[in-house]
Amino acid sequence: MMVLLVSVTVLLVIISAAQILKIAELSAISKGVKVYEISEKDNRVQAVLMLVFLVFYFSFFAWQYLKWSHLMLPVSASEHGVGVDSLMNVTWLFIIPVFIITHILLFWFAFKYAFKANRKAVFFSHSNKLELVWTLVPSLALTVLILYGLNNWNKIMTPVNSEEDHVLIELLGQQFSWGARYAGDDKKLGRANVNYIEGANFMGIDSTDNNCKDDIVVKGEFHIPVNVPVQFVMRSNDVLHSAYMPHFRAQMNCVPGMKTQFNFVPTITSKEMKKITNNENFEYLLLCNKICGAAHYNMQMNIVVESKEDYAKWLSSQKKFGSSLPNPSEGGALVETQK
Ligand SMILES: [Cu+2]
Repeated sequence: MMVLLVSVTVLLVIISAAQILKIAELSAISKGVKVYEISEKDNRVQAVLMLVFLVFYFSFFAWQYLKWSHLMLPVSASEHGVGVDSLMNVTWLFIIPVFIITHILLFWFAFKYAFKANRKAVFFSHSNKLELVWTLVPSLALTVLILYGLNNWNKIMTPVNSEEDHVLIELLGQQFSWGARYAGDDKKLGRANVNYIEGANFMGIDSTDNNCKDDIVVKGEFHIPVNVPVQFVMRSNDVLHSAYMPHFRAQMNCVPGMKTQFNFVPTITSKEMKKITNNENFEYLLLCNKICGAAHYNMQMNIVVESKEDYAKWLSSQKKFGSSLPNPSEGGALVETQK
């Protein structure tokens, strides 16, 4: 009922506005005013408005910068992130001057060349030199940016050499939480499959695989050692998620039915970052960056970066997956979750 009333009111307002305009137009015509002709004055007003808009436009950007720049990410906490940041900065260096110059020209030209009855436009059909310049300059700029970007991309996406000292962690996304699994002493993640998901075994770890016995599964928070390469393997239990660790400039999709990977070397501990950001409550975060459902916004996990010693201490205090399995010698069966 309310909707109908509002709709009728809006309709009536539109009709009366149209009628009032029509009356104003007719009365002007009856007084001999040429209402359909654009006057010299109209053109001048429009031209000045272009300059007013130019000033408003840049003031708005400046205001946004001052108002929101404190929300920008702090310095990169990973080795490769420094490269990502400089790639971003170099891109800005190209884009911002071009943005400012083209927009000043755009609105200035609209002002300067507003219609004047006694001015004739210059007829200019073709210039090879000009075409060469506006083709070569952007191509060169883009080539530099793309080559620089590809070079960074290749460095970032190469998986950690398994011979090298590293930490292997599997991240599992599901609506609406994360789980992390450490490979344990054997440095191997046991098999996992959605068919084995049952009760506390939300990661679907295959208990018949011996490699899974020393795996460590954690929720809510996971720890990583500083200055040691961390190899992540990502999976999803249900829909597309994206493992996003902004402080480490890391993001990778978690795709149902397949494994993806990302690796980085954390360089700043949580304690040090609290000092850098001057924020006692600072926490590194793993977020979901794919809108995956109603509680997507709440899908996160804390990450603690600490010294190698503290990390080892924390890891040894965590429960191994095998310890939660029934002991076969006591009559419990290991294989019973298969469906
Ligand atoms: Cu998600």
